[in-house]
Amino acid sequence: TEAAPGPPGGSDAYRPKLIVVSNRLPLTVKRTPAGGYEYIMSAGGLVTALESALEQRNMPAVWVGWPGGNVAIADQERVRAQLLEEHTLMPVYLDEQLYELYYNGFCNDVLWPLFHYVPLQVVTQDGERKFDYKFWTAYMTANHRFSEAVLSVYRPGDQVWVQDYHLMLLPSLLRKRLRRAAQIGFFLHTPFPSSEVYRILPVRKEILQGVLAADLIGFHTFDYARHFLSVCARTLGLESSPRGVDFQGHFARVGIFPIGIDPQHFLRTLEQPSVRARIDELQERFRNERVLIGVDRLDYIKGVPHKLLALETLLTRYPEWKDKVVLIQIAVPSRTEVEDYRKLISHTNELVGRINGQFGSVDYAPIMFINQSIPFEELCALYSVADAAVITSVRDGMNLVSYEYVMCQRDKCGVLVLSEFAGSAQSLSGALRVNPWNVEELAAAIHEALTMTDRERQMKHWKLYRYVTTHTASYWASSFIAELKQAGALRGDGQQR
Ligand code: GDG
Repeated sequence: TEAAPGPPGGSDAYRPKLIVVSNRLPLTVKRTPAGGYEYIMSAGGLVTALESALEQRNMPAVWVGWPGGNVAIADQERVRAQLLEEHTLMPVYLDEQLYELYYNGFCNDVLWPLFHYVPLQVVTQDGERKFDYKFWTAYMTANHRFSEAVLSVYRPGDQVWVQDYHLMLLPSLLRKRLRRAAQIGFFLHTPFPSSEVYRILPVRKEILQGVLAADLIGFHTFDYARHFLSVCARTLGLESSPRGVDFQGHFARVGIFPIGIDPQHFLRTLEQPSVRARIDELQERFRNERVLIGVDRLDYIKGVPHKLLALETLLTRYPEWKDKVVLIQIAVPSRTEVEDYRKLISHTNELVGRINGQFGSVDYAPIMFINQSIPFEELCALYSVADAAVITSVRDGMNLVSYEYVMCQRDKCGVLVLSEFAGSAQSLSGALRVNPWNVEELAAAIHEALTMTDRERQMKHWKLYRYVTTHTASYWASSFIAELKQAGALRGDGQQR
């Protein structure tokens, strides 16, 4: 069945739109004390990327996703109409129990760890089964709900762009309901693991089949794409070429689209008088210390304990840094409903206490641990005053923090110490690339970053700067949308490869 018919005036009058689908909408719906609702917009990287890409292409868009919070059943229709008309956002309502099983259960306790090379545990600490089919059933149900919402706004000619591991069944659910000609794209923001890890997933075939109904499947790096192709061959016995996979007469193209940031947003913010004043203030505050910055969601993939241990090693091996170097670690709490994340918080707190206790004094603490989100302006000011950024992810799809630091270092040319396990390490050749599991090597790299000559720092910085300012978020979105169009058009002509 085709979704809703075109608007009055025939298809000639219709300007096709892009339908972006992600787990979360770029806004949160909050209940006010008066019983109404307020909408708090959140301008993340994806929003900015899409906005400028769509502007360039002069293309309208609708965003489909979960609106956060709870909207009373009686108000759902009204809120939906208002969001759609005023903000071109289409909410997908999921009740608390479903969201818990789908999001915390299947997405964040099964797919997320596995895609970051953390194998499934058989049982939890409480002796519960970790992979429970009720998680999987909830994932299927949630993906169905998203497909209903997409179908309700879809018109022939629209492009649908599905984001991330939360919605891997959506391409096939949509394909079943839409004409063959519908253009469906899928982008994975996480790594795609090697087949030896992926094959652990009890529903490995179903997930693959879900994605393979897309016309274009995008990854951040060449390695993730290669892993995906080999998983298709090994798990489903499909024939593949570097360009994509044949699945039941449908050719799914595979492409590499490294995401970026919006450099202008950072440059503009650094120019704001209040931010400049804050930078001066911070420089004065740290005039006798060298500053290292770390910015991470507090997630086990970010390797925060590895970073803390490296700092401890640095202070032990190079005691001249005692009293002279400080790590400002922003660690934003994340997914605290999941047990592994709660354990990480207490483990990290212990390490911070131990290191500050060992090397600190009344006047000095080597680690400033900020366990909450800070405003964007403050983040830019901190990036700008830091002598080096330390990124120690043990796995990371891309890692935008590495790009953001570079953009805020135009004057200072600070050094980027970057884990080779972050997707961004594949493109940022001006970084000091390290293996975060080798704590000694990591400590030595931080020492090197802090003692590098001006000339060397500048050369490395300009290399990084050139990459970050050309491979922007808007470039990422435009190239994906353009290639999706091409993939759809080729398929329409029956020329698959
Ligand atoms: C996933 C993939 C991939 C952090 N703390 C604060 C704050 N942030 C912002 C950073 C950055 C963003 O959060 C984090 O982005 P990352 O890319 O580093 O990491 P994930 O959240 O894990 O994102 C990742 C990404 O998707 C995109 O495809 O790169 O690999 O895991 O923008 O600046 N922002 C503010 N205050 C904070 O305290 N304002």
